[in-house]
Amino acid sequence: MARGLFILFEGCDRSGKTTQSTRLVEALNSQGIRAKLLKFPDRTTAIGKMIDGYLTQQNKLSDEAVHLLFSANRWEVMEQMRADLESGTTLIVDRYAFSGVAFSAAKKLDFKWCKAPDVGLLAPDRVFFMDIHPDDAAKREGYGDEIYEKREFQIEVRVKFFTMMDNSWSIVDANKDKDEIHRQIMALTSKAFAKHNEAESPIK
Ligand code: T5A
Ligand code: NA
Repeated sequence: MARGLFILFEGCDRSGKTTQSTRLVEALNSQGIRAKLLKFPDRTTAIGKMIDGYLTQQNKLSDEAVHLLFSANRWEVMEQMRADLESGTTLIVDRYAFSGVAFSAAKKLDFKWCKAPDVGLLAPDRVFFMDIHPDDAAKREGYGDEIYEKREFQIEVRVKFFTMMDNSWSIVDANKDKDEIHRQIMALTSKAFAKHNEAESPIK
């Protein structure tokens, strides 16, 4: 059986990652493609609850400690992710290790140190970067509720994301209307499936 595809959404806060990843999973499922939505941080686990307390400013943690918790929160589901992909389920993931590195590096933690705990995690096949200027994101509902939702910091985070991009990334203009973005993401996803199926095919 063909392995599932691993598609990742990354971007600054309020860029529409949850909106678009949810819509993508619904669209794939309605086409009979087995797809599952995952979100990091997963705030439901014991580690996730500590992260949530930090983000909502109920508890304090050092920058290094919270960085390692975000990474551990990915490692705790790695076996499940591997099993899902191997059984042919496509994974649509809302944030991942790139967020981990971008946010901690924006706090001036050493870039190499930030990357180290995530080395060995499964790598995404495609990354959709939801690009929005933090000034436009700030106009969206709920902005400013969490610890990182501050203009200067988000500008720094966006720069860090740009330093990590390679040709597996597509930049999506996240300031467009939701339906238009969804259509663009569907087109990018079909391309990713076409490339994936070609690679999996025994006939070259
Ligand atoms: N973090 C995360 C780390 O520091 N290290 C890590 O390793 C990881 C994984 C929480 C924080 O944790 C940091 C990054 C974050 O600061 P989170 O739980 O993903 O991460 O954060 P959330 O608050 O859930 O999500 P975001 O703030 O990033 O928002 P989304 O998912 O990008 O945006 P979404 O879809 O929820 O939309 C936000 C609002 O905008 C509207 C929506 O309806 C909603 O009201 N909207 C649009 N409005 C106009 N036009 C559009 N095209 C719109 N699309 C959505
Ligand atoms: Na979100």
